[in-house]
Amino acid sequence: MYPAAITSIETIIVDLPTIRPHKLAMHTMQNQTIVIVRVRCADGIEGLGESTTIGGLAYGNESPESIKANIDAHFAPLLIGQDSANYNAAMHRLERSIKGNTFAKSGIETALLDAQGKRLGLAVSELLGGRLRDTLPVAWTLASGDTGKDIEEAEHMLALRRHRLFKLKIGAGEVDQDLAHVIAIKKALGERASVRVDVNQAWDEAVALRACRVLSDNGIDLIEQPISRNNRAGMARLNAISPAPIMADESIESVEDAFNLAREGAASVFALKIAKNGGPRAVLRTASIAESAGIALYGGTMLEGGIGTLASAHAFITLNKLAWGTELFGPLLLTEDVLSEPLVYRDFELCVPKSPGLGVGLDEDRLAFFRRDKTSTSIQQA
Ligand code: MUC
Ligand code: MG
Repeated sequence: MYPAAITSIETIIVDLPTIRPHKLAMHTMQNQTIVIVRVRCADGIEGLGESTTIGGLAYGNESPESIKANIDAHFAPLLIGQDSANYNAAMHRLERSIKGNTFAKSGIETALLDAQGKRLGLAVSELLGGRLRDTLPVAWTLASGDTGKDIEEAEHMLALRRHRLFKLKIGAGEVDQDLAHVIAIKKALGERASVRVDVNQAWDEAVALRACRVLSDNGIDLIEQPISRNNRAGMARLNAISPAPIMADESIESVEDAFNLAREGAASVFALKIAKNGGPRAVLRTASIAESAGIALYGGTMLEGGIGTLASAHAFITLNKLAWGTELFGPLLLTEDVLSEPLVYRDFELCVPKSPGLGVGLDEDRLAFFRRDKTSTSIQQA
């Protein structure tokens, strides 16, 4: 038996309240559901990972329930008894037998990296090659669905010095109303903030052609996934004509997607998401494709809690250039988390811990309270 053999893998679905409804083109979030992955090893080390999506099956091919069921039934039997210290071999073993399921793979890869970092006394960023910075700029998404409330929220974030990059979620409503909403917010914030939009695939190409011009003419810096992920040729046409850069998000469901998008010139910015590539190491392969193709990078989120957010952050701080910053604000959208210590956001940036592993622990009482299969009904409030 390996000294650090994997002895058990636990998956826990946790439902957490959000500070307000979060309105996306395909779904309005009233809360967030995260899946925590806990890998226990024979040397007593425990690694934590997270596999989180948005809106059940509204966003991607995996839901919290499918992630849990698939890890329990298909991933765990392949991994139990394997060497947790050789995460490369463990991930290859999964890759050979399990197609897709990048969200679940990301949670597992994160937990193995966390375990190995704790074992060696190294931060995950050091296992990924070494950090080039200690903090990351963080955008905030304005998605209350109300122009006035969004402006108020942005002003509050600027005053707190928490965010000065704002992403507006559009696409659920009528196009001209959406454009008026975005233009009003940009006018109110002026040069004090960068304003970007995320359409979450809601437009067709003809609408997008016109809308991208209007947005660019009105000072919008970046246009994320304006049309369907399946219309790659359309993305390439838009990318060729839109003065504001086009960013691919849903279009990237794997490292291979990233390669095809780069080859076809379908985006000039990539949103990097560990969940959609299969983990922190996998997302760096997508980043390498982008860097080689001259495509700029943005550190994306699936609105993970603290574990997934730090897993992303440890990968992103190893990158040479992250021209568009990140949106690693997931924990700030939650009123409650299950971590022993909250993440530190300061001066518009997220601080990435240097302590071993991810640098985060669980609050077991809170976890027991918020887990869906509740085993405890009371928590000690802080
Ligand atoms: C997405 O599509 O980018 C990221 C930030 C946010 O508000 O929603 C997510 C998903
Ligand atoms: Mg997006």
